[in-house]
Amino acid sequence: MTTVRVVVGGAVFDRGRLLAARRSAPPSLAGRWELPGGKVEDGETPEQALERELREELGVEVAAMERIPGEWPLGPGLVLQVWTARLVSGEPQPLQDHDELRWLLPAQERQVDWLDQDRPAVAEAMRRLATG
Ligand code: 9L3
Ligand code: MG
Repeated sequence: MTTVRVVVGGAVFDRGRLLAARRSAPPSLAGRWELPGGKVEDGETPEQALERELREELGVEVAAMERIPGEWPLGPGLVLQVWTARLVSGEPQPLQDHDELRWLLPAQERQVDWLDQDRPAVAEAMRRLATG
């Protein structure tokens, strides 16, 4: 039996902007931008995993909102799912795995070099931001 682990990414919204995070590791992904998040652990819901990962990686509290439909393969045994989330408290800091963070307006979507697998969800997140 093959089990597929879910990696949950967060499209974090605050004041009309989307949070983009530049990875510092592993070397193959360093410099590319992502929707921050990580692997869902046993016993967690994806929403709980997202809230935990962003607390660990960015030092903020977020509240998961809605899943963006779709699922994007990341490599053997890993798929990416994405939830929108709102910033509840704190100012994101690159505490782990990232070296730069940016808040982007919808018109600024292409200012950063997103990981290929994140692009469809980023586009949908920006559509939702732009249309309220
Ligand atoms: N990944 C891709 N897009 C994302 C995230 C959060 C993660 N938005 C990929 C990068 C790694 C794998 O998933 O190859 C595991 O992510 P992490 O646990 O290193 O954040
Ligand atoms: Mg991560």
